Amino acid sequence: MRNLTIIPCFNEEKRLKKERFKEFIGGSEGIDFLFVNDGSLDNTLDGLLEIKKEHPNRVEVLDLKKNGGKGEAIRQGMLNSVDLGYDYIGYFDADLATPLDEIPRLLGYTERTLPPFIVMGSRIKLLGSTNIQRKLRRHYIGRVFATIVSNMLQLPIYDTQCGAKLIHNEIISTVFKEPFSSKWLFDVELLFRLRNSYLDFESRIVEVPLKNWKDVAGSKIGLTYFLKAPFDLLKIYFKYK
Ligand SMILES: Nc1nc2c(ncn2[C@@H]2O[C@H](COP(=O)(O)OP(=O)(O)O)[C@@H](O)[C@H]2O)c(=O)[nH]1
Ligand SMILES: [Mg+2]
Repeated sequence: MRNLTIIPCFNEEKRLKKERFKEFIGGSEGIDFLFVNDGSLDNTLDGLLEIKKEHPNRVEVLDLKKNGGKGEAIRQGMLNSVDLGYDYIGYFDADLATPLDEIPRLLGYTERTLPPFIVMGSRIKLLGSTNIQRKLRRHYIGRVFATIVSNMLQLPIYDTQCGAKLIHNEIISTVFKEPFSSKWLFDVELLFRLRNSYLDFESRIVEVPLKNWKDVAGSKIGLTYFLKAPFDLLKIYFKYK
């Protein structure tokens, strides 16, 4: 199996853990990386090129000159890589809120007779078996939001917004074809598109509780977005329902 992980990066000069990426790439096989620099105004690009220099065959850098937002950066990365023969193309956040060793763990869930279209990480606090450190405010807002989304999709999904997902190559051209209408809720749109395109979609989504996840300071979602999110969500609902 060959897999690619896309890391969207916007002004990540300070948060990017270059050494951790280099170490992980050196110690793993079959997982390549595509860093998408999304019109960063700082020196993110140099950091990304430094990682590429150490592992030139395993790392690509896509340098978008104009900032288009996380969903659009991932979409560009997906469309650029869909013909490269990867089995799964995933995305993880640059701040490594989800640690890199969750990639091979999530990949373990792809080995089924009917391979899943999406394997998604889920932030569930479970005593003694997971270590999820989320800010209380984000946790509450996130839980209310995720429950509403789950009801809208009529799917028993626990956590649509976690930034750790693997997507089967077969569905990429379909679900990433059109630009997303919302900057931060593209994960929700992705699930709606999947639902509207594949009859057996429900049996092809696997949600996996992450072992480790922690909030990393420096989030780029402004507080005010939480006020705007419900309107974005309604827009998505009426667009795809
Ligand atoms: N491409 C792109 N990525 C972004 C943008 N804003 C944030 N990101 C990336 O999205 C990921 C998560 O961002 P973060 O600010 O930590 O959001 P949070 O953890 O959901 O609060 C990181 O990889 C960021 O670099 C943006 O405008 N464009
Ligand atoms: Mg973050």
